Amino acid sequence: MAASPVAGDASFQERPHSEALLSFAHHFQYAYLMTGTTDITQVRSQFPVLTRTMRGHDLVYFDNGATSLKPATVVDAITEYYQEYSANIHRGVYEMSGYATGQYDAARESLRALIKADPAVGEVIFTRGTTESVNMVAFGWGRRHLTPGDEIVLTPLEHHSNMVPWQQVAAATGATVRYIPLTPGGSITPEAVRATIGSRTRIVAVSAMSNVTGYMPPVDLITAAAREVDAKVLLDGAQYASHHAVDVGALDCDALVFSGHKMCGPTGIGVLYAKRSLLEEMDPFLYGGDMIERVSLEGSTWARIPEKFEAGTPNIAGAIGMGRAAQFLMDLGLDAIADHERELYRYMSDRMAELDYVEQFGDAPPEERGGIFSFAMRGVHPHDVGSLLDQQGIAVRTGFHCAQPLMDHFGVTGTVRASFYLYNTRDEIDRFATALERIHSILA
Ligand code: 7TS
Repeated sequence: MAASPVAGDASFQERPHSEALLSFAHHFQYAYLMTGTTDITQVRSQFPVLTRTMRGHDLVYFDNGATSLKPATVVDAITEYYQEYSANIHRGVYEMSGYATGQYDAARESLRALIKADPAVGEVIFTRGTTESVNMVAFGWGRRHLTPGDEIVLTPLEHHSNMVPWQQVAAATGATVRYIPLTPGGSITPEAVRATIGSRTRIVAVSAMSNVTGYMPPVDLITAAAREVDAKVLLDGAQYASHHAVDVGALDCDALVFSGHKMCGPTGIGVLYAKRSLLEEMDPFLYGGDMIERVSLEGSTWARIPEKFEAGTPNIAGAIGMGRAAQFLMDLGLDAIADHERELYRYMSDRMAELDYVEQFGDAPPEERGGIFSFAMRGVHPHDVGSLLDQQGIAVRTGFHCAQPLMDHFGVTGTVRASFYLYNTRDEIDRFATALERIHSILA
């Protein structure tokens, strides 16, 4: 295998993928994220886990679709809460509780800033994560407003978290679930969108980026089609929002859901952003302390948004950690992160094209994909590929990725998935390619 091509190598311009790499060089304005430079070393040094070894090798972490690693600043924010001011919020009259409340509210501000939410239009609700956020809308809104004959429109590429709750709410209300059909390669055409969204559609819930193929469906077309029939739009941003700049005003979605742990933040915390118009039509999902205005023996009334949807003591440290993660991403620049991953994806595609036993899933062009590469290795079971990569210190996910209908569509039971984030490098992709060659030479 040829040596790793890096800018400055004599071989750099001679390689077949030199064009992609040259376009990479145009991104020097994002110098701190340049792969193979001291700047990426500086970024990586902020992630303690990246200093560890796995099976005796330097860890290559390519399982960012499952969860991201956490920078020290996020770990510090969580530790500071527990060590320095671990009071409950919204209730203490004493200074430390006031401070904790301020930090929690500031975290909400950071999340608003991340997705450019105007609080006059929509609000950030803290949840346990994407799964809980979808359930909140499916049950809080769907159970109250859907009736027999109404249609919920999804796609077959959804993560189970954005499919099963809708199937359940359809069963409970008599509504029907319809799916925008996919091309054989798992993409969505404008014709398919128009043919599925119609006068009976009440809500469209789609992923802004597939966790399997990295494909980014045409959410602008989908939203426009939904608007024409007055349907609500929920975007599952679990994969998208942590890797791309998001402006909920420009997206014009009614709801956007995402998880802290996929964006450098902690587990057990996530966001439901929703327009006030939607939140006002929603029942709370959980009832109890902190979400009420007045409770009497006869009944109760609800607090204002967002408290109405945050019953009980919330994950205070989690919210503060997620807020710090949002700041971390904004400091690096979401456009720079997206560019970095786009280049990693292109480099990966070029390297994998050299291996004729690697078959990639998905037919979307690189500009319609984020940094996720799912593939099969001819003649080798995905789990075996994953286990043998693990032996070489490389972490990937294998299996059906909580997207069984998409596996059915591709006619497979699972794939091997390498998913990138802001700290991954071309050198790691080279190590990955070398590891695959080794596996192929042993097993195929
Ligand atoms: N939606 C998408 C598109 C996802 O990728 C995931 C998690 C979820 C929803 C659910 O997020 P959670 O934080 O509530 O669990 N995806 C993955 C994955 O691809 N591998 O592990 C988790």
